Amino acid sequence: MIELRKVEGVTMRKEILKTLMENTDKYISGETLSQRFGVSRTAVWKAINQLKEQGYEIESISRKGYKLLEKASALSADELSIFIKSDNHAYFFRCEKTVDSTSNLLKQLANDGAPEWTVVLSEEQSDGRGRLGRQWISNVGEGIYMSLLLKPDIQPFHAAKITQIAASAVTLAIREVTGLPALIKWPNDIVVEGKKVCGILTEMSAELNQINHVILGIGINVNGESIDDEIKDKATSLKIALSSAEKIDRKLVLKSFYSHFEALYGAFLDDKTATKSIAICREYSAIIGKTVQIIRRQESQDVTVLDITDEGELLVRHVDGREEVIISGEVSIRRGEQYI
Ligand code: BT5
Repeated sequence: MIELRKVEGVTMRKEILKTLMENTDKYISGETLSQRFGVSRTAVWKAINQLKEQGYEIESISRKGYKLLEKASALSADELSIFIKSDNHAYFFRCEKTVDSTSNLLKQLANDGAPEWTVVLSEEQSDGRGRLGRQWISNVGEGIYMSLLLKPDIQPFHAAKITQIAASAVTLAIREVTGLPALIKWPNDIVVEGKKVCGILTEMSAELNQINHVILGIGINVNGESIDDEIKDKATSLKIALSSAEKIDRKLVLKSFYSHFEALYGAFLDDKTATKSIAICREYSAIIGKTVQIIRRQESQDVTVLDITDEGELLVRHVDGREEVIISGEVSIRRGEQYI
């Protein structure tokens, strides 16, 4: 018996996509789809065309129906919202082909009243940003370039911990999906075999005592097969590190990231401490116990990294024995000639 459901617009398109994804071994007739979702066959046809425009390869044969041949290689909001769900809130995914920066677009959306958990992803960025106006190289289709809108009810000085929460969630996701030994280079990089695969940029709009919003920007090098010359010595991609011929499914990385992020971020909001995330940052630290150079305002100092504090700061010992707590702010960390 056919289940009748009256659904429209985007919801209907998502439902059709889901049905086709679950039935890649057969054709589903336009009649079946139109009955199932209680819409006209023209509406089904329109939805199928929209899915094709998103990059899905759908074969249509008269009298047989529709069959999904190939999933879109680009990320699509319809597919992500089928794949990534939360018991606690809705996600609002928006996938672009190209933007200057996902964080810039999300900032505009936030100023126009976009809800929390709005996520902007883009296949490429023409002006991807790192900290302090640095560039984030964002080649087309190779990575995850994503910004997430959060509106936490916390004091602004707690916001820096969100970077540590995100770094923990990215690290767990990379380990889970690829098995690679990802480590965290405090405060905002994830490295694999000493090379950067991910950078995090947390930006905030706040009053003195209240946060308006936080924009969490995350760039992950996933499927790049070569690394641009200017970052060749310090960056890699998950695909290169895996020496894999197969592409890594970015959706799996995203799904794993969001399941870890939600749990860790939820725990943080409950008790305003990021204990669980900090424990992960310690466990998978690339620098605790090592001698590194801290670079602040062009000045470089050798220090030994002792720990990450419960507040998410870095505890270091200088060569003269003096200990110092460094807040995430604007330090860069190097290890001799190496990136880390
Ligand atoms: C970061 O800054 O690592 C934060 C990067 C955040 C990027 C995301 S992508 C989505 C969202 N939208 C944006 O516009 N930005 C965010 P920082 O610690 O300042 O590191 C920047 C440095 O990393 C650069 O100066 C390069 O040396 C290096 N770098 C640039 N592109 C890279 C890449 N694709 N992979 C690895 N390293 C890179």
